[in-house]
Amino acid sequence: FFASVEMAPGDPILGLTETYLADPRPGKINLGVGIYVDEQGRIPLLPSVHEVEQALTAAAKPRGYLPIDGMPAYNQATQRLVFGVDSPLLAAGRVATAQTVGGSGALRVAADLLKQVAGVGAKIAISNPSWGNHRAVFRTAGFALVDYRYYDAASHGLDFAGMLEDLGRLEAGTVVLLHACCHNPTGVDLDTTQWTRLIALLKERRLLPFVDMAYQGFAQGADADAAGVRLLAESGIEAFVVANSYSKSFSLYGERVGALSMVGADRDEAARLLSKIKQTIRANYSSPSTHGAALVAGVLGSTELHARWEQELGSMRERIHAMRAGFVERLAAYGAPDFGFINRQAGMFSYSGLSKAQVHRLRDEHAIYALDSGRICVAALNRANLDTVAAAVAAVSR
Ligand code: PLP
Ligand code: TYF
Repeated sequence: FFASVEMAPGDPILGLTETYLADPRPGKINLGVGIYVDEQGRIPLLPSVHEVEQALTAAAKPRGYLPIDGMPAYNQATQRLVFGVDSPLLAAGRVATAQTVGGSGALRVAADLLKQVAGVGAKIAISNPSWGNHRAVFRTAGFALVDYRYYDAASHGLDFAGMLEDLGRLEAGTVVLLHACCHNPTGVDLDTTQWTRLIALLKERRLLPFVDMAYQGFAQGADADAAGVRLLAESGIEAFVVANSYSKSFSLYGERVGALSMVGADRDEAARLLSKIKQTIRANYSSPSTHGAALVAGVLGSTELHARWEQELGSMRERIHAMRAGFVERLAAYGAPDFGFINRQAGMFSYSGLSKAQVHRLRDEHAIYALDSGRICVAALNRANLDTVAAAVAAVSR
C-alpha cells in the first residue's frame, strides 16, 4: 500500500527548531519560531489563565462533548473581542462564529467551506510574502493561489501602491487574505488610512475580505489591533470572514484555541453560514476540545480577569517594544547599518533585511538561528541576549 509514498518535506520553521535543539553549542539563541517568551526565555503561563485553570481543577467536571461549533460562552466572548462590544453587526445577528482548533483550524474550515461555495474557480490572493501555512491550507483545500505585492524591501515597509494595483486586477469573487496586525513574516502593517482605502477597493471590486488575526493585542492593544475588522464592519461590505487565534494572546499554544467568524448580509444568511460551518467541522474533526476554550471563556467572561488579561497582554507587547528599541540602539552602537525600521514594524516579527548568506553566518559562526528569509522573532530577545545578538548581526552585516 505504502511502498510508493514519498518523504514529504518538513515545515521549515519547525524544522529549524529541531536543528536548534540538536545544536550542542552553549549560549545558542533561537530567533526562528514565532512564540512569545519572557525575559527568562520561557513561554509564560498568564496569571489570569492560571487562576481560571485552578478554579476549573477545584471544581473538576465530567468531560462530555462540546457542541460542533464549540462552547457558547467562548463564541460570544470571541465575537465581542473581535468585533467590539458595541458592534452593530453582532446586534443585527449577522455574525456566525464557531470555536476552532486554533487559528489554523479556522483557516482550514473556512477554506473548505469557501471552496464549496466558490466551486472549481475558487481563487485566493495572498500577500507576498505571507505565513507559509496560508498557501498550504488554501492549496490543499483546492484553491488557486495568486500573490499580491506587499513588502517593499527597499524601504523595509509596505508597497501599498503595488498592493492596490494587484488587488485591483483581481476577478470579482476572489478571496483576499489579509493579516489584521503584526504581519507574519514582515512585521509591516497597514495604518487606518490605508485600511480605509483598501476596504473601498475591496468593496468596489466585489472581493471577499478574509482577515487572519493571530496576534491581536501584540501591536497596540486588543481593540486597536482589530481596526481592520472594525472598519470592514462599518464599510457596508455585506460579507467577510475572520479567523482569530488565542495561541499567542493567551499564551495557550498547545491548547489549540481559535475561532472562525463569517459575516453575512443579514441574520438569515448568518444562520445558513453557521449551518455550513458546522457541517464542515463535523466532516473534519466532529467537535473541538474543551479545556482551552474553558480557560479563554473563563478569563473573558469575568470583568476582573478580562482587565488583568489585558494588562498581561500589555506587558508582553511592551516587552517586545522595548526589545525592538534596545536592539536598534545596540546595533547602532556596534556600527551596523541603520536598522531603525525595526522600530516601525509591529508584533513578534521583523523582516531584518539579512540575506540568506548572512542568516547562515549567524547560525554557523554565532549559534543564532533566524529564518532564511531574514525573519527574526523579536519576542525571543531579552536583556541577557540582546547584546550578543546585536553584536553578531552587526558582524555579519558589515
Ligand atoms: N495565522 C498566522 C498569521 C500565524 O502566524 C499563525 C501562527 O501560528 C496562525 C495563523 C495559526 O495560529 P494557531 O497556532 O492558533 O493555529
Ligand atoms: O510563524 C511562526 O513561527 C508561528 C508558529 O507550521 C508556527 O506562526 C510556525 C510554523 C507552523 C505552525 C506554527
